Amino acid sequence: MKRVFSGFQPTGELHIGNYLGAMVNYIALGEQLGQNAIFCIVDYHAPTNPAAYDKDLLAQRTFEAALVNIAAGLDPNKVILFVQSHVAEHTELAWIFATQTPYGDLTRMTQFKDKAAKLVSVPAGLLMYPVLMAADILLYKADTVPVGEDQTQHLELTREIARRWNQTYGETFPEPQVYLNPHAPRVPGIDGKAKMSKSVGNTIGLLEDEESIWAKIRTMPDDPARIRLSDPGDPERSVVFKFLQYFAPPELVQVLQEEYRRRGIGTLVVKQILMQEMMKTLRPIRERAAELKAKPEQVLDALEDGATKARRIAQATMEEVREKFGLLRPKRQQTPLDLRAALR
Ligand code: AQP
Repeated sequence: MKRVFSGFQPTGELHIGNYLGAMVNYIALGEQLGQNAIFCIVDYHAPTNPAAYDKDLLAQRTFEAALVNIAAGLDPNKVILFVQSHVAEHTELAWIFATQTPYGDLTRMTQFKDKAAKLVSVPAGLLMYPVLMAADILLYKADTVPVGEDQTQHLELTREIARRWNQTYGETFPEPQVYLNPHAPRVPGIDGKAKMSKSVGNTIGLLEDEESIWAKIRTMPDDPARIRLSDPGDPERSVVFKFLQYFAPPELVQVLQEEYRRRGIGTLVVKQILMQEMMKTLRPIRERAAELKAKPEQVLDALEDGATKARRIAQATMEEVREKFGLLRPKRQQTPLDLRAALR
């Protein structure tokens, strides 16, 4: 693993699915790789889904996505953290890739099909989303991409785009590998069904207030076969236990599972323990977030510094890409000899 890249869409409040599926890995990889760990708030992805985009909220959500990542433990002094639209090369490379990517490769993407099915008018940008994602990753020649399982199909397309480019224009990009959190590759929504998603509204927000979190946990579905306390419970069928495994130490989970099976414990008690254990993770994040909210310039400075560092890498890649793609370079970037060769 030489360089990792990953991104967050500013489409709403970041949730525990984002945290467990992606941020936990970001933080660990950041400690390991320093400035070869590159993380981006991918604001140009947000408007691709009109259901999740609001022009009056985009800037605020972008800022908050950065803030929450920092509050959760991502250190912007160690890694590179920046906003996608601050580095123009992302959209430039996306256009070049779009000209090289078969339309059929994009229409078969599951996320496109799911999201498009819910819209009356489907923006071309929704179809293009995975091309922009490939550009985000390959611009930094990242070989590893920490994401949730929902992104693995897009990653496969990124690999294909890199492979096709390398075959046509010469070796340029690595074929990046997906890096999942084995404990939480796909966190379900609070109903235990669809993936937890900002746009579905089945989330527990990292900064959500405690009362509202408790209201959600209290109504979380339990083993449907356990109606009375005297019925034996199966923790495998309980959404409450699924979430408990994410937050509680394994020894505690095991004890509670045994009690639950032998009718020794009611669901309400398990829910109260889940709430306590979850808050042990969330409370420090929200305290740090409150501190950062009081000093927004700290976050903005970190993002500016991150964009400067990201731009340096992105510009070098784009120079190589433009050259290999056969574009006429501006006069100031050419020696007279190059210019003559280009015009011959
Ligand atoms: N439920 C999840 N379980 C595990 N990982 C998840 N991720 C998202 N949801 C889960 C991972 O979080 C990272 C950032 O995701 P994103 O904000 O870019 O967009 P997303 O995957 O589309 O997340 P949402 O919440 O579902 O957003 P909307 O509803 O706007 O589409 C990614 O690495 C993702 O895999």
